Amino acid sequence: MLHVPGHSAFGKPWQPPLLRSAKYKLNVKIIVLKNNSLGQIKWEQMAFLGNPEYGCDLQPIDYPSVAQACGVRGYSIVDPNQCQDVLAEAFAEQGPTLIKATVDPNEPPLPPKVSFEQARHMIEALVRGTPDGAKIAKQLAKDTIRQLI
Ligand SMILES: Cc1ncc(C[n+]2csc(CCOP(=O)(O)OP(=O)(O)O)c2C)c(N)n1
Ligand SMILES: [Mg+2]
Repeated sequence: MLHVPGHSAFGKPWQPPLLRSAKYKLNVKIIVLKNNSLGQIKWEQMAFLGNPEYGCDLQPIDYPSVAQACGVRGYSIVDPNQCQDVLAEAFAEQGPTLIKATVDPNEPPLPPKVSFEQARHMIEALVRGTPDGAKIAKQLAKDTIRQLI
């Protein structure tokens, strides 16, 4: 079984997946997507409201250590080049494992269709001073170009 929560979503009910899979030696693989952010809320603030992101930062939590404390082997991916090897190792192990995957907090989760309103709100949010606005604008430009070519 594969469980892929965000960093915050895992923080709320982490005991059942970790403790149950450790107790019953279930072959559950948990991949925690770590962006140190309430990502969905951040992008809603920008694309729905046109406001700069506010109050969405999360403190980093070392979930592999939390997992180890519960008897579940923990892994960590920081560099995308490690992805294949670390996942292969974690998936080859019998029993539960947790993999912390660090992802870019400035990568916009683009929906299949972006409305004119959403695009306008995003630009407003950036102009009004969203933290790391320049990095977000760069990612948006890269993603748009990638979709065109
Ligand atoms: C129990 C609960 N509390 C609050 C929310 C509102 N909520 C929706 S997405 C989100 C942030 C999720 O952050 P994270 O799990 O880190 O995932 P990300 O969006 O960063 O990938 C929150 C708080 C919710 N859906 N469920
Ligand atoms: Mg997150």
